[in-house]
Amino acid sequence: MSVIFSGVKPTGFPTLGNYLGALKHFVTYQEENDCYFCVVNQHAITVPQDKLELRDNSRKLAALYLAIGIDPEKSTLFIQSEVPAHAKMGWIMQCISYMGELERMTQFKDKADNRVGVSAGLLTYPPLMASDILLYGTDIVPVGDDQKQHLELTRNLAERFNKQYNDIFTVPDVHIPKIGARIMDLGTPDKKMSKSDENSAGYISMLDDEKTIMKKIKRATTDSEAIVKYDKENKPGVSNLMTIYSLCSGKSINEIEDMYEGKGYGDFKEGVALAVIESLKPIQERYNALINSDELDDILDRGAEKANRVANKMLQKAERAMGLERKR
Ligand code: AQP
Repeated sequence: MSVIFSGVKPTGFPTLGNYLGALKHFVTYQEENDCYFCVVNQHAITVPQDKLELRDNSRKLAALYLAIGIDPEKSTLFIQSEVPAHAKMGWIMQCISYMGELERMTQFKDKADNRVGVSAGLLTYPPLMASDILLYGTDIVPVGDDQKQHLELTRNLAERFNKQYNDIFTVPDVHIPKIGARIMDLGTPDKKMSKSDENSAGYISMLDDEKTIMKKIKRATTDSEAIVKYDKENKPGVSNLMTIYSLCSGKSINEIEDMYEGKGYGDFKEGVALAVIESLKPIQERYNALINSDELDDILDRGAEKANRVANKMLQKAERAMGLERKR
């Protein structure tokens, strides 16, 4: 049995990209492993958030975790800020990180680019992410492609701490799916689909209704060739839609190419949209039943209780290793 940890930021409602690249895979781990799934709300505040929206988004994300099939009897589901050990260990991890390595993080560079008033937290959130993972003795972290660099940093920080202080941390492996690890924006297929994007036409929210999904996919950028063929370099828009189609329908890329041979993009896009609608429908139904339930609060309370228990043990070990505990 391995320990699995992953988190999602409540910076908006998750997109189809978050689902296909990460969330969808979480469910498959819970049968045989000790899984921790987290609403990483402290990561969300690295950029300004409206307090009511953040609160709502955190609850909505927790409901979505359950709606996609996370079973609270098998997995621990919790909200990061309800487990103070994350922030405490985050400080320890910051203190063993180098400025240079944090400044090299591409996500920091992208998010800080051309912004005024960039928070220090945007720079130091990767050490907090390392803490999230290391507190649970995590063996495997399933994430999308964009988190690869942060995971490499987590591994480095674990090894650095183990060498400098005491060998307490498991150095985690990253699992990135072979297909769908980077779902691209529908309008600008050379950038990744992101939930906090200002232009909602570029992403499919997990809560978009049928009409909206159809409209967004029909308007997705393709090219002038009218040939349904997978070619990521020369046909990024079509290839992205094919990836989405394949993951939502279970059809292979070759099957999709054969199905739409000699047909235009109109038919193809309709097929993609229907496959997405079919995949999201049962999730949306379960989500609607859960979002206002007391059951959700009970699950999050129980999740926080277990996470606190496990995380505090590891925090104590780390503090002891650094001389932060009191000598009695
Ligand atoms: N476009 C994507 N394709 C595949 N996987 C993706 N992930 C994110 N975008 C894609 C994966 O989803 C998980 C949760 O991500 P996150 O919410 O913690 O942060 P993020 O990676 O920064 O996601 P967003 O949607 O782009 O959020 P914002 O807009 O707030 O920055 C991670 O495993 C991630 O790899």
